[in-house]
Amino acid sequence: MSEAKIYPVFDAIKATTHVTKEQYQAMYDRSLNDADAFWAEQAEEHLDWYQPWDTVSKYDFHTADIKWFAGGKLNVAYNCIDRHLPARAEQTAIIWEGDDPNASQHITYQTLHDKVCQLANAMRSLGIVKGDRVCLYMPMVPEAVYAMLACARIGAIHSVVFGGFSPDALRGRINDSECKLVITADEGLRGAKPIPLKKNVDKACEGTPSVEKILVCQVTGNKVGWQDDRDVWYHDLVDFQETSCEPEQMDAEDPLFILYTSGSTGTPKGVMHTTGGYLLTATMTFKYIFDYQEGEVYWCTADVGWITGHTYLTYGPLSNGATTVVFEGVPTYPDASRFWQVVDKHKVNIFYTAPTALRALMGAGDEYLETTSRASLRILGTVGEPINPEAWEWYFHKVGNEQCPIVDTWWQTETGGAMIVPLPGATPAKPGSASLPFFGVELALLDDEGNVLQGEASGNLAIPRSWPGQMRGVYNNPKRFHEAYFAMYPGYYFTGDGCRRDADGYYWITGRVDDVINVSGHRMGTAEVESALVLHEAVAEAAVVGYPHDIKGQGIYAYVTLMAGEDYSDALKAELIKHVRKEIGPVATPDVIHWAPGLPKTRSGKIMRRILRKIAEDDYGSLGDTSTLADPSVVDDLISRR
Ligand code: 6R9
Repeated sequence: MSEAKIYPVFDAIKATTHVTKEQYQAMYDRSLNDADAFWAEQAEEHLDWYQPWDTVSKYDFHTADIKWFAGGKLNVAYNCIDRHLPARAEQTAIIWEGDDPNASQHITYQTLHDKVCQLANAMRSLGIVKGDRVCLYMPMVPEAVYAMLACARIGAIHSVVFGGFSPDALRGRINDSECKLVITADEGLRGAKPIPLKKNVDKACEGTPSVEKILVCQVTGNKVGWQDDRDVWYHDLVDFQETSCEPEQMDAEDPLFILYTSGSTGTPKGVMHTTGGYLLTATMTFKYIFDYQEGEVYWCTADVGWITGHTYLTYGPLSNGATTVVFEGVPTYPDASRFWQVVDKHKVNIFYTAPTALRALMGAGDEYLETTSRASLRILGTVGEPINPEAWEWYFHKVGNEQCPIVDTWWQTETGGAMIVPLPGATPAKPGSASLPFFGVELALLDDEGNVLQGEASGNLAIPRSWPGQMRGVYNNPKRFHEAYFAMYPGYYFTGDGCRRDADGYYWITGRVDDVINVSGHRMGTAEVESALVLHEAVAEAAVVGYPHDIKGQGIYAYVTLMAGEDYSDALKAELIKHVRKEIGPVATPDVIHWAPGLPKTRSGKIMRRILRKIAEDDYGSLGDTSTLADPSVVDDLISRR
């Protein structure tokens, strides 16, 4: 492999950075060698506590039992809002940029406080108490952030479901965590297209016995269905509440939120994060990885429905007292210069997005950049999937005018915050590498037998020690938590990613090694798409794999066997694609349906996905050993149908 380019740390960044190269090394060493002392100092420095903790950390990866700052008491909303008021009541907390380029709004910390308190009081008036689950199915409006913080304020556990998920997917998530309240909007708006959120909620709630009330925020004002004894307009209830609300004193280990994410098997898992450790990880990583400086404007383009929208749109920036941009729209509306226009309009200093968006914008052509200056930008970031060096270079040279370091942040819903990441003032960057571990993060590369690989090596990425932002469980399913993450390599948290370490100790994520596909930075379990396909009456069997896709990173490639007598037609392909969108949502849209009257199976009936991946990649030369197949001729048949 040819050696990658190295971009040194900028002198301008070094001048004000929180962490120089020397400091990184010293802090990193201490974070491993004297871990509890390190984390205790960080927790004192970065958060306000009502009561100190009894124990810094206590965990056992063999039993999947993890606790940080147990006995400590704090409130996340207090840390994200109230503690800033003495100094920054009039500072902008949120800049909302509408889908319509003429719509934007500045919300101060004082206003944020008042709005969150009103909603928190409204929720209490609906009977929501500490520990209750509240589902948020929201567009990117300020109320989405208010709702997360209002839950945190009263100790309710939020479960944000991405607005692009279907009614069926929403129902499954509401039922799994038995949400009492759903907060939604009449409609969302993306690229001038209305998204029928309330309609989807109505459909989902045809089968959700736990839901008592639905609070509906008016966004587009279009008419929606209504059920008087269940549905409540947000403005009718919330706008008249008191603007103060005493925060609930939460134990550090009380749950803060649940977020569903795809795994290699079964239905999506309710990843559960708790209060103290998660907030510390969010706060610290935000400050250090974006090298955030007082007064800067920060923009993370992620939707609140993903973990990035939790940690780096809401909790990380607000806990640091930063100004965070909430963008309702899409990168290509009204045209492909929208991101850069918004950067200029709001003088954005720190910009964080996904490689898939960069590839799409790069493909649209540089003329969309040339009408903007982007002169305010200081730091750029990426997240969600490996960034190909070509997109990295474009981001660096064109978007950042060669003035801005890029932080490529590797992490997961389960890790709570960034784990492998260059620090802008400390780490020379190599395009395509997430580079070095964050404080307290110990990494191991394991071979398939679980042996630890030393030095330059490629293997399965695993983590032998806990960090504060680690997920604490799969909601209501401790057994699944252990099985999914700790059973594969005893004593390790297994990430599901493959990774290479180079001669300089830099880490290069190579992608998932399990049956998870990363589509445009969104995780999709192959099993989920397969289950959706086989629900269709014409489908007998389905096998789904990922394949390389220029814009999305990976696309969804579905092999489908039909019931006897069904006709393998193009019309049916189109219908199956529609069917999957309806079952899961547009994020799961198959890119290719490949008719498979037979699937390559071992004699024990196991589908050989390795072969299906190769065919999907158009790589027939290296199909490997097919002799264990029950019927090797199906492979030739599949290839002939490509
Ligand atoms: C934050 C987030 C997690 C999976 C992860 C990995 C991939 C995320 C990456 C990256 C290479 C990066 N991933 N960031 N791969 N470089 N900088 O995306 O969480 O949705 O749970 O996805 O995404 O494969 O395991 P999540």
